Amino acid sequence: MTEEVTQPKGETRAGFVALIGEPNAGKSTLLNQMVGAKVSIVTHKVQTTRARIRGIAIEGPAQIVFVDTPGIFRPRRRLDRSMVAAAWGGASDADLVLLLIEAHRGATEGVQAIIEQLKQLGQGTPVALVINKIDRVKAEVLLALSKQMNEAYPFVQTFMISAEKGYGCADLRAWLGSELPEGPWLYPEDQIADLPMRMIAAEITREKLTLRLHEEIPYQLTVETEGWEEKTDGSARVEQVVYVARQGHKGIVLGKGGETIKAVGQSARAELEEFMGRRVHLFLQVRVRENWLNEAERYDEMGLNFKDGDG
Ligand SMILES: Nc1nc2c(ncn2[C@@H]2O[C@H](COP(=O)(O)OP(=O)(O)OP(=O)(O)O)[C@@H](O)[C@H]2O)c(=O)[nH]1
Ligand SMILES: [Mg+2]
Repeated sequence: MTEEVTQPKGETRAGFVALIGEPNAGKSTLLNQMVGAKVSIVTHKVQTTRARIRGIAIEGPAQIVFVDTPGIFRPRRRLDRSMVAAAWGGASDADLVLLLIEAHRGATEGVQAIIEQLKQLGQGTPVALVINKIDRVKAEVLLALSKQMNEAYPFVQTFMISAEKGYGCADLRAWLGSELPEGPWLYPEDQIADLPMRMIAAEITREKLTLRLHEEIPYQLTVETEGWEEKTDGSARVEQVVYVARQGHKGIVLGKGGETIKAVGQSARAELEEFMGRRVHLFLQVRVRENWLNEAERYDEMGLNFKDGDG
């Protein structure tokens, strides 16, 4: 792969930076902020990201490959176990790890559990602490939190940022660029993501569903792109299936007279068109599949390892 990438002149750096943390810490928001485009979906709900998502940023001579990961929490279902395994897999493959925590929530039990696991890994990968959402707290809180966290783990560096507002993000990026090992760039310089278009499209639809549906329903559905056809007029015809686990969920996803799925389809299509810069015809279908959470094929489609969910 590397051979095909045209290299800029002079010394280059490149490497992987994994973003780990509790669900909702702002990992995907930070990835998007760093890349300068929406590559990973974001919602106000926990457990939005399900697999590893790579977003690529250039910082001077360095190509930084950010790896967004699912939030780390105590897993119960097979899907949850596979997600948490994907997060730790991302961390152990990386050159650098960023542990994101939320300024207003502090060193929660979940954060402490992650630190304990980081210690057990003892893998020698440098970990930097990123206190996110600083727009939500006063400065005094930050200093105390930083002190408490640095007593709990030997972080190589501490950053205080707002991934949403961009505060502190330029400094963080500059530091990452200088820390990555020397080496050739891994991707062409204009590439911003490493995820097939059909998966990005499925994720966009899942985001819109998650934003509209309540309680457990977003956690019990998955979206797959089944058909993709390039039209001669330059547009794309995209067919997707929303798998739900119960008959009752199907009715809720469709909504009265199909109005929910219609609204989801409209906003997903608009975002997909913006991302691709061309017209898209999006067709959504809802299918009941009671056992989808235990089907290996669904995990492959999500980019997860089914076996990681054995428990
Ligand atoms: N106030 C504030 N909110 C933020 C900031 N960064 C992220 N958020 C919000 O926090 C919520 C969660 O953000 P995500 O980026 O989806 O979090 P995540 O860590 O990827 O979550 P999972 O994928 O569920 O693990 C969203 O509503 C974001 O808009 C920030 O700097 N300030
Ligand atoms: Mg996320």
